[in-house]
Amino acid sequence: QEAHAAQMERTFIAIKPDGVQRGLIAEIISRFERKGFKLVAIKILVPSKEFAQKHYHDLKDRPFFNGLCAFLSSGPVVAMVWEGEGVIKYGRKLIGATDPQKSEPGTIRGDLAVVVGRNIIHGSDGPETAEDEINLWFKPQELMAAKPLTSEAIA
Ligand code: RTP
Repeated sequence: QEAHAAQMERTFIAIKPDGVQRGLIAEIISRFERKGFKLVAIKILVPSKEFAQKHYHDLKDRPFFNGLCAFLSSGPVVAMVWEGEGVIKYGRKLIGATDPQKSEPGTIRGDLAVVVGRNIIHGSDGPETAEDEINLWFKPQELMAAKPLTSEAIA
C-alpha cells in the first residue's frame, strides 16, 4: 500500500499596505512563481488593528509594536499561502533582510524598499509561525483543495 503523502511545506506571505499601494502585487507574486513555488491561497483584505496585534503578538513588547499594527491595518493587505520544498526558509531569502538598508540587491526588499517601517512584505520565520499564521489568516476551506470543489462546496 502507498504511504499517505506528507504535506508539502507551506508558508504565510503577506504584501503589506505599502506594497499594495505602490503597485507591487504582481511583481512580488511573480518572484515566488518564477522560483517555482506554488500559490495555494490568496485573498485581499484590510486587517483590523486587533487582528494586526494578533498577527504580531510576538513583538508586543517592542517600542514599534503600536505603529507597526496601525500600519498593517491602514489599508489592503494581500494574504497568501505558498507551498514548496524549503519554501519557509527560501521565501525569507527571496524577501531579504528585515531592514531594507541591509537586504541584498536581488531580494524583494533589497530591490524595492528603503526603510524598515515600510518593508512591503511579511514572511513566516519558521515552521511553527508558518502554521500559526496560516491558521490565523485562512480557514481550511480557503486553501487549495486536493480535489476539485463542487459548486455546493464553494457556496
Ligand atoms: P516580517 O515579520 O514582517 O517578515 O519581518 P521580520 O520577521 O523580518 O522582522 P520582525 O523583527 O519580525 O519585525 C516585524 C516587522 O516590524 C517592523 N519593524 N520595525 N525598528 C523598527 O522600526 C522596526 N523593526 C521591525 C518591520 O516592518 C518588520 O517587518
